[in-house]
Amino acid sequence: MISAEKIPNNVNLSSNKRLQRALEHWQPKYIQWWRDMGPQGFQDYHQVYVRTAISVDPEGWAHFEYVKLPEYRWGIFLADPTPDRRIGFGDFFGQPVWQEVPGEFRNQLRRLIVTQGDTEPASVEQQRLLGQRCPSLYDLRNLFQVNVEEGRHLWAMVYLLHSYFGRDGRDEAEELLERQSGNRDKPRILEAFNEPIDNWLDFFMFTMFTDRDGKSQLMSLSESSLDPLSRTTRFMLTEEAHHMFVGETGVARILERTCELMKQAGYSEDVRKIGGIDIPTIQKHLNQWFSLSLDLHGGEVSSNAASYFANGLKGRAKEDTFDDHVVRDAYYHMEFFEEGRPVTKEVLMRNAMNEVLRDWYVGDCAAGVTRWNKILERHGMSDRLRLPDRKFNRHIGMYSGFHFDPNGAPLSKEEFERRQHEWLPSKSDSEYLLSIMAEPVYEPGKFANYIAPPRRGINQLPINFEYVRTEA
Ligand code: BYC
Repeated sequence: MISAEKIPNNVNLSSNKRLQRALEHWQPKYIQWWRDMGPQGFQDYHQVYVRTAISVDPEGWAHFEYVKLPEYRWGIFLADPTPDRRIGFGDFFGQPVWQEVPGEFRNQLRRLIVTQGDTEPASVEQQRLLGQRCPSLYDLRNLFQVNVEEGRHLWAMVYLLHSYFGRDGRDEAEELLERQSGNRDKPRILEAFNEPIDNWLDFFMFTMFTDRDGKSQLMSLSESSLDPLSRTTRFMLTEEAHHMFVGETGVARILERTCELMKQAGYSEDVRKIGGIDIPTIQKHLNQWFSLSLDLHGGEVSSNAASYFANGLKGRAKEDTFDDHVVRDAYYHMEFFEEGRPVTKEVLMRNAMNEVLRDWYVGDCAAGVTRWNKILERHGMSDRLRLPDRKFNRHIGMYSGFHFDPNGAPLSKEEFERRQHEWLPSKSDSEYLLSIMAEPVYEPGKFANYIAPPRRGINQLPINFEYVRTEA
């Protein structure tokens, strides 16, 4: 059960006074960060119907109530331990998992935890203005649910830093509140987390594709030999599922509405004329967030990834579904791009672990796009959405110095620059989206013209429930 202390937790925090004091010292800084960098305009006078974990079992982690955002009960929740858990991969396969950080892996583990931790507040910062342009109270509530949980995921990483990395860990926890998304001098660590998310199509694509990178990275960290990291990330994954639901259903509802508007306007008409979001614009935003999220998996050939795997720090998603968990002399067939053409070469599998995880990720994204296309099919549309080729618009890894179209065909830099807005959002696309989102919809049960209502409300409540209310 989660205790009702100043910092809610299921790690018996009160038995470790030093740690408790250190985290209680960090807590007001976190709240200040949330007030300054969290949802703008919704800090003091609004109550939001959110889900808060009160225990980590299936009954307790989905407890719903109205809260004022800065009063959300952010805390430290670890999934229950697995008895006699053993290391599942790498050179220490089969040995008992670690309850403390081995000195020789301290730097690598700290780096992984800091990188993961950095993404969480970054996403809250990226989304802080969206509340003022929301398509409905239902969506506004979902945005805030995602935001408070990202805040809690930061707590999860800060707990690990404070508990297992001493002074360095405490310093890193401070810096997690100092870097800022998009800040020129102190940006967030990974590129996708410095991109602005100022319209709701970007938000839904981000929660569909970038949160899904969160899922693949958290799945691989949940395999870690460091048991507290594994237990922390396992519980984070239960929350992450809702974020992808928000993204997938958000885009699905836009598609649904676009189809309706196209029927209304006559199929050959520009749906923008009646305030809808046309399919090419949806495809461009898909291209943008999918390619940025491919970058988040790191380089195709990575000695960092090989050593994370060898040392048992970061495994593969669903490690237990693989036959070989040591992977000492296996090879991965990888496509390289040399002298303008693709060549397949064998790479030691351990060095290809970023790519193995990316393969899992691409498959998971493709399944989502297939579900979206069913909507277009149902409405009798011939248009289809598709994932661009992996080489398209890459800034990390071996394709980063080259240019490709969404089919993977190589292009010169000039041609790519000339044609990029056929495939990626342009300034005028952003302006159009901002223009149809300029007026927020705060009336219960009402939805902006460009998006269909959801099939059902939250926690079996009606769609017209007042999910966010102003205080009397
Ligand atoms: N941007 O060996 P390489 C989430 C750097 S999302 C900028 O290829 P490695 C969430 C790299 O640091 C999940 N730099 O990469 C979603 C290295 O630098 P150095 C977040 C990048 O080490 C939505 C160099 O390039 N979790 O949870 O295998 C909302 C070559 O590195 C990028 C994690 O990321 C990039 N995209 O790193 C909220 C898990 N990629 O050493 C939350 C933890 C690489 O040359 N992190 N570099 O200076 C990791 O597992 C790894 O650090 C990476 C790949 C997957 C990021």
